[in-house]
Amino acid sequence: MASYTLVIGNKAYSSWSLRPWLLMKQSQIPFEEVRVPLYQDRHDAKIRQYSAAGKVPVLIDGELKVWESLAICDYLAERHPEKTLWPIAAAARAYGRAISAEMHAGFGALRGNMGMNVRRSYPGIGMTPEVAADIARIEAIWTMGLEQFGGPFLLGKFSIADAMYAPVTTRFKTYAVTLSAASQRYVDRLLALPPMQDWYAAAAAETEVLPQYEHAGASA
Ligand SMILES: N[C@@H](CCC(=O)N[C@@H](CS)C(=O)NCC(=O)O)C(=O)O
Repeated sequence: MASYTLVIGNKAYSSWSLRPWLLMKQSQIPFEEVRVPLYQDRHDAKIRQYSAAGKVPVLIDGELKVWESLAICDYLAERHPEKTLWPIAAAARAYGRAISAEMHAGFGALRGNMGMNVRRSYPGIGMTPEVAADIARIEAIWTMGLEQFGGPFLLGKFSIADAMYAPVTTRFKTYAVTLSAASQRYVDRLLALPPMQDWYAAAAAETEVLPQYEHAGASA
């Protein structure tokens, strides 16, 4: 039986939930999933049963509750050293931590204008000069990681850094962002992971529609 419980939001929309969920699935760390649909039926009170911060994701390990996606990933890396969720090589680990912190703290223009919505296709929507600058920075991060550590993932083997950037790959697909060939290959590689396909399938089966994440007139 799984000893962990991961509390997440809607798979269609919750980019922060996707990060530790993907990490655990791809690394074969078993867990039970609790899904709290966001912004309806007192979702905030439901989430506060698990975390006073009132946000998902939350990881529950016995009496311990860990919130904040990056802190959850770090906790799992400490609990499962054999999984090398961060690489052993110091240079790759430092790069991974830096780009994960950059993702966690930044890219507000991209996040605000190209909200995650894995059920829809919105080509051409949401592009601004600020979004373009965020995308350019992300492509530079990916290029350096893939070149320096040899691929196929950002630090070589799949790691926390890939989990942190996974929602961005869905945004690039949803909004049909034009990328370099190498970046597009990375997007395709991430989206082809079986857990990512499972996430998309589960999102497609969700019935909640949150207008704040939907663009009127765009195609499904
Ligand atoms: N910095 C947090 C962000 C968490 C977050 O904003 N989660 C959203 C869903 S993606 C949420 O719980 N929203 C519900 C609310 O704000 O009431 C993390 O990394 O986990």
